[in-house]
Amino acid sequence: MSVLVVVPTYDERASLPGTLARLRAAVPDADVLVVDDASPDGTGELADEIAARDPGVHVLHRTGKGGLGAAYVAGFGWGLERGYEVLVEMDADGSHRPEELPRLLERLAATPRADLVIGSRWVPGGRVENWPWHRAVLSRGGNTYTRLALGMPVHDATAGFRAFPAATLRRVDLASVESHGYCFQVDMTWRVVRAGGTVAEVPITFVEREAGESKMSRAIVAEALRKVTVWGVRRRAEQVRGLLRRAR
Ligand SMILES: Nc1nc2c(ncn2[C@@H]2O[C@H](COP(=O)(O)OP(=O)(O)OP(=O)(O)O)[C@@H](O)[C@H]2O)c(=O)[nH]1
Ligand SMILES: [Mg+2]
Repeated sequence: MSVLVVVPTYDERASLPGTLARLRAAVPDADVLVVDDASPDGTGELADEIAARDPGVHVLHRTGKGGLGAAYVAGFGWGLERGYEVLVEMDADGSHRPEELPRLLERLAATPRADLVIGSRWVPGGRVENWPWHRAVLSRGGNTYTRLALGMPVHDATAGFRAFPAATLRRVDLASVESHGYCFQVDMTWRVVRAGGTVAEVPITFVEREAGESKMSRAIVAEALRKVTVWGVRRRAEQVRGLLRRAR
């Protein structure tokens, strides 16, 4: 299985070297693509220095901050063009422990077949470390709302530590993904489920970042809330139309 780990970065100078070193040690056979949005703190140049020493590390430079979703779409496109069989999403800030990636990849290779494997905080065995209570409430609440609105059997649809077989990404229309913040994660999950795909969740321990600044914002939360509500209403409308058709 050829694996590409896509790591989006925006101002992650303090975290990136440690994350990459741990990742290369934990999964030496996986290649890495850092997708940097012209970070003002020079993360992109630092990534270039690491890539110059390590042929398993690649860097994709984008011209400005375009959001997490756009960075992943660009990174996935890069990997699909080059024929990688599995594409992984992982944050640069240390929240996703590279040491847990082999478990996600093992689940992807196991049966029953999964079209998406999520490293989940909100299944038995999953945990968060060092999170203030309001972040945990927001994440749990957001995930409960998402599960009810969309009727998806997924407990951590906003999680950003996940592995896709290339075939899944080819099936969803990546070019039409417009979500920016962590709504991108819900969007991708919803696309997989709507396409009839199976989602598997593997428990992980999520660790709050130790350095650098969070890019979470009110706008990111609002985007997720707005879009999940729209998708949920659309789903209900489709269900009602289906019932009316059958009643006729
Ligand atoms: N390329 C790129 N990467 C981004 C962008 N926004 C966030 N990231 C990266 O995406 C990952 C997740 O962002 P975080 O700031 O950790 O957001 P979060 O995980 O929701 O929030 P905290 O962990 O609480 O800070 C990190 O590696 C960021 O550097 C962006 O606009 N472009
Ligand atoms: Mg983070």
